[in-house]
Amino acid sequence: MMFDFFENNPLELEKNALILYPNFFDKTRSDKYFIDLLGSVDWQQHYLTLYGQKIPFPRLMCWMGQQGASYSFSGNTFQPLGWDSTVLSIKKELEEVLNTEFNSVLLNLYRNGQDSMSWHADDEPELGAEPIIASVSLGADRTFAWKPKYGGSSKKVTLPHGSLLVMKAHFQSQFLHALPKAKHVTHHRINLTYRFIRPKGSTTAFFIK
Ligand SMILES: O=C(O)CCC(=O)C(=O)O
Ligand SMILES: [Mn+2]
Repeated sequence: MMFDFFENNPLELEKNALILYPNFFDKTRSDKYFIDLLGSVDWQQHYLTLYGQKIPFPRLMCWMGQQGASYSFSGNTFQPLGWDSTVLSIKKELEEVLNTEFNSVLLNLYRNGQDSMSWHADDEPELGAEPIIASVSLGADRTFAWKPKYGGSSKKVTLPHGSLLVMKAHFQSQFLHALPKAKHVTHHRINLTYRFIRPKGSTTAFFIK
């Protein structure tokens, strides 16, 4: 196990709920993961249907994970793709360090600063009451913002290449988060959010922001 707690200096951004490990993966490994995933993942454009209009999500995505669970959102239903070897090895490492288990991951590709994710919480019932979500960032630095759901000002932090952001406990029930557009960013960023989806019959409803 290459992870060293003291080298990594986790930052507690919200007490017991939002923890950032700025250098979780060293530069060599982060570069390799970024290049591997950019080439090997089946990056897809999905659409949101709103009042009969098809609106492209402002980023490319890929669902990956345990076979069998189908995901439905915005009029789409599909099976998650099987594990890519890089995605799987990152999963194993995260599970070991965080002492938990993940069975799916949402991969997002933000092609430049015009791609983004709007305010939301990952609070779908399939994730359970206080889900632990491990979010790995590779590529361009981007700002992550969060704010209390029921009033209060927003905060932000930069998510660097090779960082790990852990969202847990009351983070999804009490806060919203977003990845705002960033005018001057011209490079790609890949984000992986590892999750544990509770099996619920043969289909799993999922809502995308
Ligand atoms: O790209 C990010 O850092 C945020 C991703 C996110 O919030 C999500 O996939 O639910
Ligand atoms: Mn999220």
